[in-house]
Amino acid sequence: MRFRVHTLFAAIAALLPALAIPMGLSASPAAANEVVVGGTLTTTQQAPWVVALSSRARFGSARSGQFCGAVAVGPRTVVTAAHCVGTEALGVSDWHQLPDLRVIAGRTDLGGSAGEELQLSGIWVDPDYDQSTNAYDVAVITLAQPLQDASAIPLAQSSDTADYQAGTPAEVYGWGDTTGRGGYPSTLHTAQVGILADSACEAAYPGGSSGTYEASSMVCAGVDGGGKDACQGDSGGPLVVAGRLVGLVSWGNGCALDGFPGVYTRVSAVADLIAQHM
Ligand code: 4AZ
Repeated sequence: MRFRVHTLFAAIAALLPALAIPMGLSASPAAANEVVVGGTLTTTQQAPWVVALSSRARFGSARSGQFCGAVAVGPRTVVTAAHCVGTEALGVSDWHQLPDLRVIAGRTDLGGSAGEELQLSGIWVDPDYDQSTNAYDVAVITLAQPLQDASAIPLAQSSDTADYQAGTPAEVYGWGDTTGRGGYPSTLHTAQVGILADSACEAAYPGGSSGTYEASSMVCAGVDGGGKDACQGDSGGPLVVAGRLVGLVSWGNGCALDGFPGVYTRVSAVADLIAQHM
C-alpha cells in the first residue's frame, strides 16, 4: 500500500533522519491544521490494555523506543498490526534479528520508566495479510513472561454486529503523531471517533493510488469534517467500542483529513484466528 509505505517511512524518517534522507524520500507531511488524534491525554491506568512496541536500537531511546501500538488480549498475548512487525518496520527479515524488541506495559509517559518491558517468545502473522492492500493487517505476539502491568480487553466477535454499526462511538488510543507533521508526544492520547459506513471508506479508498478499502477485513472510523484520527506511530493500537476491541490502527491517507477516514483491521473478522494463537 503506497500510503502505508509512505506513512511508515515518514515515521521512520522522523525518528531516523540519517537513515531516511539518503533514500531520497519526500514523505508528504499532513496539512498544518490537522490535529491528529485531536485527542486528549489518558493513562495506562484508564486504558490498561494499551501497550507499546519498542526497539531502542532501531527507533532511538528518547521515547522508550516506541514505534507502534499493541493491545493486551490475554496474560501472555498481545495483538498488533502485521505491518508493525514486517521487514519494512523492523529493518530485518526476522524479528529475532532485533534483539531489543519489547512490549512495554504500564508506561503512560514514554519518557519515564514506569511499568514493565517484556521480551517476546513468538510472533504469528495472519497468513492472509496482504502488504499491497493491507488486508488482514494483524499479528499475534506471545510474550516470554505474563503481563503484570496490563489487563486484557475482550475481542469483538463476528456476532457483535452492533459494535460495527455506523454512528457507534469508538475510542482510539496511541502514542503516535498528534500534529500530522511528525510531532510525537511522550504520553498516551485518546480520541473519540465513530464507526463510519463501509461506503465512506469505499468512496475515499476505491483502489489505485489512494488505497483499497475491503470491508471483509477492515473497518472505517473517523469524524465528519476530519480533525480526529489515528496517525503515524499509532498503528497496531486499539479501536474500542463498548469495552470491546473492534479494530487495530492500520492505514489511511494522511491523518485527520476531511474525506479520508482512518482504516482499521476488523477484529471480528480475525477474532477466531487470534484465539487459536493464544
Ligand atoms: C501509519 O502510518 C498510519 N490516519 C496510521 C494511521 C493512519 C495513517 C497512517 C490513519 O501508522
